[in-house]
Amino acid sequence: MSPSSTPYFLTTPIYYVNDSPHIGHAYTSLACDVIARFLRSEGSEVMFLTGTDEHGQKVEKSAKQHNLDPQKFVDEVSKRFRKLSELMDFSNDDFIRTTEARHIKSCQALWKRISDGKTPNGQDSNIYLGKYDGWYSVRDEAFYDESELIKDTKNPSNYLAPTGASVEWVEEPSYFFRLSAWQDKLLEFYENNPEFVAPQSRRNEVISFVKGGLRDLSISRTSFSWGIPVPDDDSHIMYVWLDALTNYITGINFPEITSDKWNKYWPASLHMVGKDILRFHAVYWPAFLMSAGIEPPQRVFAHGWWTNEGQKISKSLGNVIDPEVIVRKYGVDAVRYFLLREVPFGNDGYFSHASMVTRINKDLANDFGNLAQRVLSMISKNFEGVIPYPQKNAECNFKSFETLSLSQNLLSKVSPLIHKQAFNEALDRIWEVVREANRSIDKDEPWKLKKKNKSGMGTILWLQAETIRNLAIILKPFMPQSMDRLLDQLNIPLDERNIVNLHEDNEGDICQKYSLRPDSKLPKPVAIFPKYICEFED
Ligand code: ME8
Repeated sequence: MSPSSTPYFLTTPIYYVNDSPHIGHAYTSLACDVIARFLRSEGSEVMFLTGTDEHGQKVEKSAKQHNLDPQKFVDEVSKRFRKLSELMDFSNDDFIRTTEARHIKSCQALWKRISDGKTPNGQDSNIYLGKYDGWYSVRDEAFYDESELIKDTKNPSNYLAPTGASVEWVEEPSYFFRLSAWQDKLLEFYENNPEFVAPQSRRNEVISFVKGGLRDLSISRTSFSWGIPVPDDDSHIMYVWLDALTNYITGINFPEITSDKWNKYWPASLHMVGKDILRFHAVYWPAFLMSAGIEPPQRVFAHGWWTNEGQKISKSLGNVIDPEVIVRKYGVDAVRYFLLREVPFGNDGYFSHASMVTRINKDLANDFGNLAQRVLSMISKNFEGVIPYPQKNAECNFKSFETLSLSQNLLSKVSPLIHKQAFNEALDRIWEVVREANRSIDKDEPWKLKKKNKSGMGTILWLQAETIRNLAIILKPFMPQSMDRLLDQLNIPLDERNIVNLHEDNEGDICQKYSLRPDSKLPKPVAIFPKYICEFED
């Protein structure tokens, strides 16, 4: 039934705790949450990891600005990211913090494995001590080559990182990772694993970056101390990206590589990231792992960037979209739906309140909400709230019967789309059936059968209610709270709300095998998606 019943391990980036969470962080974690819920619903074992990135110069600087000791500071800010998980209803199985003892142990163990190993020529060690002279951006926590810098248009004598972040000159002793030696192995890996980087356009970028030649990477710092000490040389702390990437293996028990969790979940099925941090995940991370004799992850998906009404989201522009504010305004499920429906996953998105309200009123209230409301209130008014018993298949020539079939075939279309992170297309397929269901009620006109063919009317309503049940189960990973409220209204038992409870054919006695039970008395219908009425300012 499920395309993959092998265990599935997926991760979000771990977020820097220099700032409060915003809509961009919520977006990446939401995408993972939908996949995690969907696969669990299909019957797979899933491990969904998120957390916070708490070391490095950027975080240390922020703590100083707040006049707080870094540990106190990260303890506070990390809580806001945990709250984001609650607010957005994320179902992560673990929340990792890079200041935890388990992570420090894991980073030092990985470092040792890398430094004990040799480069592919079998002669050089992967790590050597040298001196870094070059540019560093604290905002990006990244080293830049002079040739990558761009002129600052506001101050032409100044240079910036290609991301627009300011850079500073750094000269300090540093350990280096011999990345240059892993170039061919990386290219071979991409060649043999065409699905490793998605979308395809990002894969091409990664390959051409690596083909352009790789320089050895500085992996330790000495000019500040907020980080994990390098094993056997605590005058150095690890480069924050080596520390951060390691969270993915800490989360499944590294260095306990004989543990069940490790064996079950590594290599990771999917690292979900924004396009800004693809290079770290698709180049440095597999190289670190290969050099430590560990298999690289299976896939890295780099999604697009949200702007606020077309403007880059940034604290200095004062246009940060606070997830708490929009969830309070529109409701958590409407926000979840909007973010994954509005743009093809992988493309950039344009957040605007106007498009949010259009989605709520059109897709949620008019299409799906209306479908549920019509069917449930007709059952309530005409059958005293008791689900009618349908006629046998042979007697059914209602359009609603075809719609039920469409809803039964929907999973085979939606599941592969979720497995390739095509959320927007998946929702599109689901909405085709929602709209078809509304059309079929209009065509069947059950209200006209009230007097002359009550059992026909009951059959139509049963077929529609069963269609709604199927839709709600498939949509539940996207909008868990509202779909649960809808399934409550259909009296579907809690343990029958999963994809494994869907049925794929109409043969035989149609009601026997379904969990929508005729004769079941339903609660009074309540609208699940009310229209959003815009407040106009005076
Ligand atoms: O980079 N649109 O953390 P970070 C879409 N700690 N997604 C956005 C976004 C936007 N406008 N803004 C942020 C780090 N994101 C490192 C990661 S992982 C080993 C270490 C999302 O707090 C997107 O996923 O800067 C992006 O990659 C991530 O937040 C960056 O989060």
